[in-house]
Amino acid sequence: MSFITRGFSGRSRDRDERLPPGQTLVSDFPVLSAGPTPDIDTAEWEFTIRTESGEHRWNWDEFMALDIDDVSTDIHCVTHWSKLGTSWRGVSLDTLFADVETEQEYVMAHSYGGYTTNVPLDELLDGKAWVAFEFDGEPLDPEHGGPARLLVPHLYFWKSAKWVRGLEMMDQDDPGFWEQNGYHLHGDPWKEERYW
Ligand SMILES: Nc1nc2c(c(=O)[nH]1)N[C@H]1C(S)=C(S)[C@@H](COP(=O)(O)O)O[C@H]1N2
Ligand SMILES: [Mo]
Repeated sequence: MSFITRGFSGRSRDRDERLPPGQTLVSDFPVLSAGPTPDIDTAEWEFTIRTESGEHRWNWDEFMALDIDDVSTDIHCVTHWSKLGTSWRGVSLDTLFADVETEQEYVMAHSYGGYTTNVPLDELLDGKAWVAFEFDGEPLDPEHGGPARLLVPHLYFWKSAKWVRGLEMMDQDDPGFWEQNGYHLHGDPWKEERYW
């Protein structure tokens, strides 16, 4: 019987194959925010999807009545930390877009506090993204984006907008906050799409 586990050795060729290139495992959960943590009461919280033809809107109670997924996933920050097997609960973007008709192919996520980030719509559908409101069995901590954040774990974590308040459909892939400041428009950690 062997007790040697992958990732235990410091030698880089033994590194965990779930770790994208240039990433290091952390066991804590770093907080990275470009501004102050907004204080959002769920009684006032709203989530909207805006398209060329109109707006879809949910309040907190309506949101909680939607199908809720348990999600276990790895997350990767462009500042080189990764966490493996994190657990979340949230509403799939497939559920949110079920009744949304749009010809527009790009999304700008907007947060309370003003943060924005751009993602192509097809990177958010087919089980790839959620609006998450629980982490590790607890309501999502405000500093990590509570009451609810976008969770797009297959892209670098700056795409997972904390305190998300809505998605705006766009005709083209306009850059969001970090993307205007030199981060990659797309942000695939396996291709190391960090900056451009
Ligand atoms: N609204 C908002 N969302 C944000 C950010 C931010 O500054 N504001 N930072 C992004 C970045 S760069 C990262 S790495 C993750 C960090 O999330 P965490 O603080 O929960 O680790 O949130 C992303 N979402
Ligand atoms: Mo980040």
